[in-house]
Amino acid sequence: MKPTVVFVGGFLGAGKTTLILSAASELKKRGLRCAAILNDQSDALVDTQLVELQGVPSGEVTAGCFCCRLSDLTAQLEAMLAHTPDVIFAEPVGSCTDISATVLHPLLAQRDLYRLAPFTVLVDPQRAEALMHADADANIAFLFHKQLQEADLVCVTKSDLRAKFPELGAPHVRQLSARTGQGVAAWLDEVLAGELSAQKDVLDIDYERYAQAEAALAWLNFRAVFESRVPISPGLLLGPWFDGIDRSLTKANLQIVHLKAIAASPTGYVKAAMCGNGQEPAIEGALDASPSLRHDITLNIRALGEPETMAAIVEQELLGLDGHFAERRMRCFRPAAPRPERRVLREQIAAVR
Ligand SMILES: Nc1nc2c(ncn2[C@@H]2O[C@H](COP(=O)(O)OP(=O)(O)OP(=O)(O)O)[C@@H](O)[C@H]2O)c(=O)[nH]1
Ligand SMILES: [Mg+2]
Repeated sequence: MKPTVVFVGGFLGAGKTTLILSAASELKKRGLRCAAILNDQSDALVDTQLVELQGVPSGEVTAGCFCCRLSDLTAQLEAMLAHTPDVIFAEPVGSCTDISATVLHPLLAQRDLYRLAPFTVLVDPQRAEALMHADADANIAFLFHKQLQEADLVCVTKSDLRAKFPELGAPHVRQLSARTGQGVAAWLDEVLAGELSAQKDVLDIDYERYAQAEAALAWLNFRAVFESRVPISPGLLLGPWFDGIDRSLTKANLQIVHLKAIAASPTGYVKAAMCGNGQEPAIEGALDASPSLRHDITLNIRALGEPETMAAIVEQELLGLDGHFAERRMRCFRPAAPRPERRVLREQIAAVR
């Protein structure tokens, strides 16, 4: 049997990784195997670390979105075959769009190796509601609407937090919660059955406008091994550091789109995340893990504002940690203009299908 490749798109923080992990455990219950491919503009990803910690085999496409790194994606898909998966999830960068023309249609050439599921785009209901307001950020709204337009299936996430959501104008809209599991099995059934017609069209999109929208975001990826002076639990290490970063970003008027961090020690891991300034962080992992001297810490920030300010804030907050850093690596930048390796035009669709 060929594995089914399930692309799960949607804006930053919509819930892509959480859904992939929830679907992975649902597949396990069914006796099926899966793998996941994560994607980012840089390396040191919280998502990859989390997926690995939860025992899902993973691959990464870094230094550009799937569209700009299509050959790397193809190589990663092939590498995943070693795990004999029934399903390979692929999570594009949350600021990325035009995936149908630059990734999904080009991948149809590999239909002898994979089945391609209908393209799911996730929507956070709170984000959708905020974007309906007149004062919504124009760049985020642009990316969000383009992502919606190319979805085969739209899933409104986080139904445990908010049952209502605005009219999205998409033909196939479902609702689910990866946190409670509500709707996850039904979503899997729907995408794996492949009954929804997948990828009939490609987007009309102005690449200059697209580049401008992505470049409004500041991006920061940090990873280090932290050797604490005294043993500390990953939760106690992460909590105050994470809160400090949130407070300082807010003070400097940087608008958090997704702030996430993970501290993994030999005794267990803790992950914290928030999709807006001053929110109550979503915490997962082992808050009761025993104190440890060594922690792998990874921090990813996507925010509206200046990357340099963001880097200075993180440097400042790192000073508050009592210990020593090894293998420290920080990347902070604005995403570069997307330059797809391949783009299928509307008039070429019939030929590639
Ligand atoms: N309450 C609730 N929170 C959720 C649900 N799904 C995701 N979240 C939270 O939403 C935040 C973002 O989830 P992710 O899965 O990391 O989102 P993502 O789309 O992968 O984000 P990026 O990779 O940054 O684009 C995290 O704090 C999750 O815990 C859900 O169903 N219910
Ligand atoms: Mg993710």
